[in-house]
Amino acid sequence: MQNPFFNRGFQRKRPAPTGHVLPPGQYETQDFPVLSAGPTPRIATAKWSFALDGLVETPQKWNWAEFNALPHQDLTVDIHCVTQWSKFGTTWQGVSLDTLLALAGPKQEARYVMAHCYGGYTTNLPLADLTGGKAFIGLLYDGKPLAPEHGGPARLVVPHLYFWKSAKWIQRLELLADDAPGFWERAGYSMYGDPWKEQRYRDDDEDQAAAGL
Ligand SMILES: Nc1nc2c(c(=O)[nH]1)N[C@H]1C(S)=C(S)[C@@H](COP(=O)(O)O)O[C@H]1N2
Ligand SMILES: [Mo]
Repeated sequence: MQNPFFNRGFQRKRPAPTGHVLPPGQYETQDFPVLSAGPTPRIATAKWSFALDGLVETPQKWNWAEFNALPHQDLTVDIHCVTQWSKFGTTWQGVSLDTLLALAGPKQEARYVMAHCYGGYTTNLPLADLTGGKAFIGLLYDGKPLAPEHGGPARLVVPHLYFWKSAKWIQRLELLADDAPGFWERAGYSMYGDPWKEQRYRDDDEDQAAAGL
């Protein structure tokens, strides 16, 4: 808190009209903007599958029926896009990553995850950011099947990181020993993307690392 890099963001954090707290440099929107780096893939649920593999004891692969038979949870989360919009109180139903990881059994050396999507998009995250109730695979949004534009049939949702980490049209989560950049990370975005520390770009990671944060 004493550090100027942290204070920079901390002081700009301000309440939105609804009383929720906005991360620094964000504004509140009531819409649900669509941000996609390419065309929307249309994946029939009959052809859909999702895998959890890499550095795991028991690689997992589910078809649509199998995945939907897993225990579901209702979740209400705030989301923050690096293009500066935040949306409060989004409501989802999905499967916790804790449920999925318990079935796969991460190996001890697994530290990072690469999310691979239908359409070719990728994004990287630390494994620790997918555990402890922090991430889920979203299947229903606002009580309805997730629209293709927003990542349907199923997307990763990791609300405590900038929303580009919430991979739409998720196809596979690969557990890795080492971190490697995904699509936006290779283009210069942050390897981690904490909205509360305003880690938008790779430069922010480097500045904060240099400041010992
Ligand atoms: N597969 C895939 N996932 C993606 C993206 C993408 O282009 N392709 N865009 C990311 C970005 S930059 C954001 S802000 C959110 C946007 O999700 P939305 O379109 O549902 O708002 O999805 C993220 N996940
Ligand atoms: Mo984004």
